[in-house]
Amino acid sequence: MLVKYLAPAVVAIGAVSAQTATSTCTVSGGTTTINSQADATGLANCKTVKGSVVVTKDVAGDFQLSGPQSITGDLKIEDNSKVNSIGSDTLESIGGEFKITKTTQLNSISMPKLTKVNKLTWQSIGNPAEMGISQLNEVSEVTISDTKLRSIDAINVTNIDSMNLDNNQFIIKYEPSIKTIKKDLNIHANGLDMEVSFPNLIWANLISISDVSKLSFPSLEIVNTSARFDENKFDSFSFPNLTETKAGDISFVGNENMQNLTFPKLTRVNGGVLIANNTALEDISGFPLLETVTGAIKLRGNFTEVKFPKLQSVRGAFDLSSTNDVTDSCKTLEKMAPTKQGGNGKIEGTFDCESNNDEANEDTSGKTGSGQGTKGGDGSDKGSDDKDSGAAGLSVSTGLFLAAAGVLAQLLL
Ligand SMILES: *[C@@H]1O[C@H](CO)[C@@H](O)[C@H](O)[C@H]1NC(C)=O
Ligand SMILES: *[C@@H]1O[C@H](CO)[C@@H](O)[C@H](O)[C@H]1NC(C)=O
Ligand SMILES: *[C@@H]1O[C@H](CO)[C@@H](O)[C@H](O)[C@H]1NC(C)=O
Ligand SMILES: *[C@@H]1O[C@H](CO)[C@@H](O)[C@H](O)[C@H]1NC(C)=O
Ligand SMILES: *[C@@H]1O[C@H](CO)[C@@H](O)[C@H](O)[C@H]1NC(C)=O
Ligand SMILES: CC(=O)N[C@H]1CO[C@H](CO)[C@@H](O)[C@@H]1O
Repeated sequence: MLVKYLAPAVVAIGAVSAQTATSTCTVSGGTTTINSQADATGLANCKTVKGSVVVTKDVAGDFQLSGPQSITGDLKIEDNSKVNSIGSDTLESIGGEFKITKTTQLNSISMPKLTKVNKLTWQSIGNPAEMGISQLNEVSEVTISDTKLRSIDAINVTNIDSMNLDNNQFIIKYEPSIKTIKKDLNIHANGLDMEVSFPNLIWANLISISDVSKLSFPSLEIVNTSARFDENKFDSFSFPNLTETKAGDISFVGNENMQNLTFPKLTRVNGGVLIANNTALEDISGFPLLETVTGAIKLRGNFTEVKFPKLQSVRGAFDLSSTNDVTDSCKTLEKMAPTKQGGNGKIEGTFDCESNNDEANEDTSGKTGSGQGTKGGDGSDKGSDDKDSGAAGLSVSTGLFLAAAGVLAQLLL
């Protein structure tokens, strides 16, 4: 497999070095610059390269880095329009960043022994269809963007700091066994109808996903900051095990096929809730245990029924507007309005509830609507007057909490 694109001379050097590389080579100045295949073969006797290896834009054709088993720093190949393949039959670990970017003619990457990389960044890497890595067992940050890779299944880790996957038009499925995502998970604009599942994920700091047709997080219990889902194609979504967000919002905007949204165990959102322009969603009844929202709740859509049976405390505004008639729901919800609006004060910010607003779906911003606080329930406040002063209105009524919790700010952006 590997041999087929190698010049015979390179095979010979690679083969010898694989057996003989024994030294630790400390790179002077921390970085060695490789301008040609000959420069690379100069590293053939280095079992460990202490420092970084930078392959310049002058390296052309089939590039082999044979000999080193470990590079303690980075391995970088950037802005190169001449290299066709990159391979190493010996490299097992990269202590820093493995960065390949803007390599327009790159057709193949082959590092079958590579199992450990601190940070993997592959962006606009030409045409490789396969990762060329058998199994990456340790990696803390992954960014794979604008590639023609068909699968990234070789990334098989339990814990990861961040995973960014976007604009990879041939990746249509991703089902990693990751349990913890310490920082961010971002998945956007990959293959049409991409299906994503994280069967073992329990804890994630931040999740942002769009353009997928199936999504599942069966075991996720905690989202530390926010979870955001925009413009996906799934027809239903559930977070069966999610109990709370620690410091962030939950938002669903423009998921046009979504008919069901359920959070059976969610009790607390330390942030806001935004659900807007998901036009197939008629019922908001999937929050049976939700008690506390420390930010605002903003709902825009074609709803006919909205209920939050266990809600005890909303520190921000409650702002609902539907294209349909939600009069009955508004009557029930209104009981929780602030005392100055005649309710029991469970909702501390302004209470708004509006039926038959044809333009309900046009407001998808994090800002909540009217600051005036209509009593709502009868649909008479159609096209509520001062949408743009909403943020100001909200911050007046909930200013104390802005300072105290700091989280509302996110919903007001
Ligand atoms: C992922 O790695 C584990 C061991 O770390 C192994 O048991 C499992 O089969 C691997 N999964 C895949 C899809 O290769
Ligand atoms: C959901 O969480 C409970 C513990 O709260 C756990 O026992 C159960 O296995 C989890 N379900 C899944 C699918 O992980
Ligand atoms: C959770 O998020 C908060 C707020 O952003 C942050 O301060 C904290 O470090 C995060 N917790 C962990 C374990 O990452
Ligand atoms: C949502 O409501 C708008 C405005 O009434 C309507 O044009 C649209 O067809 C509705 N969409 C669905 C999926 O019901
Ligand atoms: C609402 O979603 C539709 C797709 O369902 C989209 O075409 C439209 O631009 C969205 N509106 C806003 C204001 O985001
Ligand atoms: C999984 C699930 O609950 N599906 C339901 C989603 O909503 C539609 C329409 O309301 C139901 O028919 C499905 O059973």
